[in-house]
Amino acid sequence: MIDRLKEIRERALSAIEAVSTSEDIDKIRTDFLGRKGALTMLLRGLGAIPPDERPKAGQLANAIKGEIEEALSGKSGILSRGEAASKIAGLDLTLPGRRRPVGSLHPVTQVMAEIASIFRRMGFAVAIGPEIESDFYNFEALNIPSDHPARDMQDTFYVDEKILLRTHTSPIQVRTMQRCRPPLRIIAPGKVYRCDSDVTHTPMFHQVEGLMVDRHVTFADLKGILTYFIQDIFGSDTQVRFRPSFFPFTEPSAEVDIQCVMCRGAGCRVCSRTGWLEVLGAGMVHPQVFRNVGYDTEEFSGFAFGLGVERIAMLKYGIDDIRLFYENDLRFLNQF
Ligand code: 2NM
Repeated sequence: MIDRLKEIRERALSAIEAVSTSEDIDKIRTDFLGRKGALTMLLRGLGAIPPDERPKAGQLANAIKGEIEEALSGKSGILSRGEAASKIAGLDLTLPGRRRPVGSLHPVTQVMAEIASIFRRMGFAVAIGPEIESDFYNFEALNIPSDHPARDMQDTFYVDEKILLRTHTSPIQVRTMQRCRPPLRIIAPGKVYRCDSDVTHTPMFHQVEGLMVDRHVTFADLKGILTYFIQDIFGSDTQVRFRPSFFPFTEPSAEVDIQCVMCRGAGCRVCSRTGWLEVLGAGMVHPQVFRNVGYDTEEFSGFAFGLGVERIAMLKYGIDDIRLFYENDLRFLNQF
């Protein structure tokens, strides 16, 4: 008898715990305490047990009845308050809450931050500058002659004769050199603009350029720092190759290749069967650039480099169309 009473108590209390409407509360009351309820039926059998056990069983039965009644009225209060509130506000408080969409950084911003963090660890400070520039800072100071193809209307967005949207972040480096004496170690991240549009070019893209000027800076420093950077961002087993090149603002100049990330050097469509991918341009700053900003070319030397952030992001994540970065398709962006 005692065990069966306890069993009824457990069943009743857990049913009350799980209930979510006032109607179900009434049903539980009937099922356990009603005229044909479980507790009532059990108490009818009280006469059949030995007389000396009856008082104990009777006391327990009353205690359990009280417990169930208390649980029922407590829960019923909670439910009817909730139901009344829902009616007033027109809300269904039993519905799950609305999920708030959580934002994240754009993949280009993430890669730019990763690049900046690697160079900051090597002592480079981050410099910024205007996106609308003068012909002087974007071209002249950088030893880009007026007949250079990069100045062509086809490549540059001109505002007027002398004002334009910067085509690279080098003007930041020129401005910094005008303001600060060496030693200097900076990177210049930011948006740049070129009149160009296809699977690998957008009219606006992001660059990170870098500059280090001091006494006795050599091409070995350039190779060491850029190799460290590449192996940090693409993995320590990445093969690096420096290939002679030409820029008006550096001499000597180099283009830096990594072993193709798609075919690991075997040759594929991405690397045009060469096994190598170009990732950045670099060189020793041209003496004419130093003269243009008032640096003594006998005392100081330096190296500079430039890279396209979207290109690095495409190689890092195996993306084949640069325009995906700027379509704002969340199915693409949410993968980063
Ligand atoms: C590149 C490649 C090589 C460069 C040079 C300068 C400055 F201002 F110091 F002369 N800034 N950036 C540079 C050098 C940029 O981009 C492919």
